[in-house]
Amino acid sequence: MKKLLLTGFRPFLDYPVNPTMRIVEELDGQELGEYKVVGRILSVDFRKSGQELLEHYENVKPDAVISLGLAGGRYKITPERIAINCSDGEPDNEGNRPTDERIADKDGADGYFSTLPIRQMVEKLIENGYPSEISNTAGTYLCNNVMYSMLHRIKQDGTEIPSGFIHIPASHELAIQHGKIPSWSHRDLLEGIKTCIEQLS
Ligand code: PCA
Repeated sequence: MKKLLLTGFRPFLDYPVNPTMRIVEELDGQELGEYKVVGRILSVDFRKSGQELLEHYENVKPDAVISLGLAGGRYKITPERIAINCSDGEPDNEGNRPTDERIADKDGADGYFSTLPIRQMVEKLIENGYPSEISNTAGTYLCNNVMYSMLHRIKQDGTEIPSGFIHIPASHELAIQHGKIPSWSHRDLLEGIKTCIEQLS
């Protein structure tokens, strides 16, 4: 059976819960479609997160990589179309705050398109009753950083495995604690992500 490396992130900024963690923990070890899920949680740290993901990639040797992140304020499941070679923005959990920094210096493309079946994922989600659309920006925070780092590495390796990023809305648990963001039930988020995984071939 093929292996899917599925990652989530720890809590960050003013989000005391990161709903991606519970999803990844619950899907770890499950078989979905053609894949067995290997779940891992990443730090929210500009100096470490990309490296952590690459180490998991080396150890797990997956046939596909999906990283999940919280996009607080979004109200749909949004597979990302592209990662850009830039880190910029709010401080991470260690206080690092890059400004206009490139992620890969010499040999990095300006951007890399997701190689996940993002259109198919969105269509299937909608068919199953879950609001979804392709997002054309993953921002310049950690989610973009890990999506870029993984796609860059896969390009360098010359392998063809599908890889990309999916942003999810807040869970109700997070929304109750945060106070001002739209949210989905954990069950729906979980079912939505399972649907996305099942679109991998
Ligand atoms: N979301 C952030 C980083 C961690 C996460 O879950 C982002 O969108 O960049």
